Amino acid sequence: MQHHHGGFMQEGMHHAVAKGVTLDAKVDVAARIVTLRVGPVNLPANTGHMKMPQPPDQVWQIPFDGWLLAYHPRLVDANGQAVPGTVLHHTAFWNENRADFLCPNKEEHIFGAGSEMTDWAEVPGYGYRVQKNDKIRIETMVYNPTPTSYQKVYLEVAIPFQDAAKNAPPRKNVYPAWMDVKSCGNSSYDVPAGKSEKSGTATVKYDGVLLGVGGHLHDYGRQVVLQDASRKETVATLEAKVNEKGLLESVPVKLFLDQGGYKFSAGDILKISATYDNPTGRLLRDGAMGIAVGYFVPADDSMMAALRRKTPLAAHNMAGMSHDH
Ligand SMILES: [Cu+2]
Repeated sequence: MQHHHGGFMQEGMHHAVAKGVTLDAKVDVAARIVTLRVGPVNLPANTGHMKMPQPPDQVWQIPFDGWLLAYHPRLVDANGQAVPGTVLHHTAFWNENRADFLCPNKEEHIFGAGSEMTDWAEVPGYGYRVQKNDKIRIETMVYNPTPTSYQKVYLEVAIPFQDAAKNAPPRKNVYPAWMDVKSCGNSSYDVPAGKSEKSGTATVKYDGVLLGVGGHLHDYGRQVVLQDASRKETVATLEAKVNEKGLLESVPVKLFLDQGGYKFSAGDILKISATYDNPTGRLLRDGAMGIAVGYFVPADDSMMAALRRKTPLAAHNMAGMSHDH
């Protein structure tokens, strides 16, 4: 079956599917943490993401009404030993029951991480609202640029949550904002040899504030710049940290909490630019992404209810079925 889900990475690609991958969701009610575990996958040394068999999409059905507060990803092997984040090409979480506020052609993109293993810390007082039975689709792509093979690797994401039924002050709702150099298209693109830059735009349709912004790049990525083109202001310039080979180590996060958030107005056009410096001497097919990622808080939260979908955009019913388009 052919379908298009506006996926983070997989769209248009044809990978072998890794066999035996499942999703396990453990809810620790007392500690109010869900731990999701996707795997296992075997990662032979020196294998690119196009050659590596990839985990099929998994779906996590939310078991409560409440808020997801933070995302703490890590990679472990079957013995619980840490595996370096560099073998995660990336993971992306999508709420199939809602449309994304910047790119309503896509599902609401609620979390993502790559080799830099971005830890999404809790912002006190804020959370991402979920309803019971919302379906969160989890895309995971792995590779292994290292000379070491890893066996039976699991992606674990610990997600602290607040149950709406529990007696605690309600959270203010945040909406993850993915501001992509590919605008609202498929996020990945080819990166040529040497220095290159790509930019795109996104239009904000709601008044509100951006609480902070981080960046998502792939290996050889150097910088993400977010500008409010309508105001002719630079919102943030994020310089990536890379190792001596140019492999990505981290992208900083800039917070605007002290000023009450960076103000966006409905109609503002955002410009996003990403630069790469690819030392391999060859074009890397679908090797790049350039995304500024932040939390948006609308001035009027009630407008966001319209983003709920009565029926999911496409059927991603069974894990294992959805990967080879
Ligand atoms: Cu990516």
